[in-house]
Amino acid sequence: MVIDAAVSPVQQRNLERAWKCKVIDRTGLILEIFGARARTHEGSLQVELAALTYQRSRLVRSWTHLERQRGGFGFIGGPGESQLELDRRIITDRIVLLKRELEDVRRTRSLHREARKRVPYPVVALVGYTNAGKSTLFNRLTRAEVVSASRLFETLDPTMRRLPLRSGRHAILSDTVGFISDLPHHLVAAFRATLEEVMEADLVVHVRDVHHLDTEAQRSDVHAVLTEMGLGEAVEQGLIEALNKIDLLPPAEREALHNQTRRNHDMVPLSAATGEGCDELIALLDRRLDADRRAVHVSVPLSDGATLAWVYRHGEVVSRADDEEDAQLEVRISDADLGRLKSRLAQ
Ligand SMILES: Nc1nc2c(ncn2[C@@H]2O[C@H](COP(=O)(O)OP(=O)(O)OP(=O)(O)O)[C@@H](O)[C@H]2O)c(=O)[nH]1
Ligand SMILES: [Mg+2]
Repeated sequence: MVIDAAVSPVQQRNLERAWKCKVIDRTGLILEIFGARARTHEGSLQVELAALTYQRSRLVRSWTHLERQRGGFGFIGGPGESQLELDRRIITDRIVLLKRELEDVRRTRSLHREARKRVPYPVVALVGYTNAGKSTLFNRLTRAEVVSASRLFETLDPTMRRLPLRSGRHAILSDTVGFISDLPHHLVAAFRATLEEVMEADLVVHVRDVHHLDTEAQRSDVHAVLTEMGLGEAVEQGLIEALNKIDLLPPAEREALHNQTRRNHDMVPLSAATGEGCDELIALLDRRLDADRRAVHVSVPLSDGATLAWVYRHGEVVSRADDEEDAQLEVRISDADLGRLKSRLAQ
């Protein structure tokens, strides 16, 4: 049984007794999901830290509760009490250890990043609200690949698989944990850690349930979270949107959606369930990934650190020679990004 609110330990115990089943509250459930999904070492550490902090806060709460009950009797100790104290000390020690370990992981993270850059394939991350159909789409797009056993990624990580593109090239498709509204504040760090690969992705695909009544509100929620995570620029430039579950729309609405997206090349109406529209999405990924990258020469004022960083993020810098004022760069970059760069430099 899952309760969609915070439940105190005493309430939890009473409910478990009354209903004769395991009861967890919202935070507990979210932590279980994150725990199952955390992929990186840092992700697991963050989730464990959040879980322990949560447990400790509950211990403190039941402790004050007992104290209040006993108030005035003036005896200290008792089996329940010392057990609580012991639990608390064990948890606190573990938290200290975890924090230290997290520091180490952060220090070595840049090394990992470098290693990942050597992966020969670009990474495409599927993000979106919970229940939008990310995993269904993930399975649909990579199904052939599982049959032909892309062993390497399959065994390492069930939520990353090789995705064959039209042109014979490949990408890595990454399924991620779904967004939820009202994420408790103390869980944000853990949530971000489980989404770390999104930060590293070459392309982010926003999977949306267009059949859902709240689809527009969900869209802005996802944008807000991504922006908070530092992906505001990708959001502003327009994420690729997979408008999923069109099989559930009545024909007239479906037609309207198709008309509406005909001119917007970053939106693809599709159904992960029936497969309709999935080829169009793959074609779009192919186009966006680097089919249109070409080498160009650009010069960026050295004083414009933000634009320089932008160039490194969006293009592949082949060579660089700085003069007095400017960085002279040889960059492989897509036409779309080159356009954006030019308008940045013109400002
Ligand atoms: N009719 C229909 N149902 C779909 C479609 N895609 C997904 N579903 C259903 O929607 C539900 C959620 O799909 P999932 O793929 O698990 O969603 P998710 O985004 O991975 O959800 P989380 O992992 O919780 O974030 C499942 O019952 C799917 O069968 C679709 O195109 N059409
Ligand atoms: Mg899923």
